[in-house]
Amino acid sequence: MSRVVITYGTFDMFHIGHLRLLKRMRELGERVIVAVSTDEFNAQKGKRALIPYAERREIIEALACVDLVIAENSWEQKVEDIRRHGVDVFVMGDDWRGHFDDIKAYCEVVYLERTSGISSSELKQALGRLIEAQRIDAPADLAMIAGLHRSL
Ligand code: C2G
Repeated sequence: MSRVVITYGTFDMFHIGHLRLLKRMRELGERVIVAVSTDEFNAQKGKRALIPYAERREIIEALACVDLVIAENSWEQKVEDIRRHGVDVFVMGDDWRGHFDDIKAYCEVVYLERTSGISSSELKQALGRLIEAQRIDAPADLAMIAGLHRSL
C-alpha cells in the first residue's frame, strides 16, 4: 500500500527550505500532497504573501517530488483532508512542533527540522533594504520597484 504524506503552508518566495521539506516528505511516503494557503486564508493568519496564490501553487505543482496540490482555506480542514485523501503521515517544519499533536488521533504526525538561515520573511526584509539602498533611475525599474514596494 502506498503511503500518503501531506503538509500545509504559504510557500511564499519559494526557497531551499521549502524544497528540502518537500523532498524529505518523499522519503516518508509514495504520494506527496501539499496544501497551499490561499491569499484569503493568509489574511486570516495575519500574513500577506508577496507572490499570489495561483503562482505559489503553480510553482509547487511543477515539482517532481509533489503529486497533488490542494488549497488551504481554513485551519479546520486538516481532518477532512486526511480522511478524503487517506493520509498516513502529516508533516510540518519543527517551528510548528506541538501545534498539531491533536492530528495524531487520525494519522502519524512528523515535525521535520527547519532549514536554518533562510525564510520568506527574511527574504522580504532583504528585498526591502535593497530597494531602499539602491538608487534606480530607469523608468521601467522605478515602476517595477514601486509595484514591489506597494506589495511588501
Ligand atoms: N520551512 C522550513 N525551513 C525554512 C522555512 C520554512 O522547513 N527555512 C517549512 C516550515 O516549517 C513549514 C513550510 O516550510 O512547514 C512552509 O512554511 P510557511 O510557508 O512559512 O508556512 P506557514 O505560512 O507558516 O503555514 O496550516 C499550517 C499553515 O498553513 C502553515
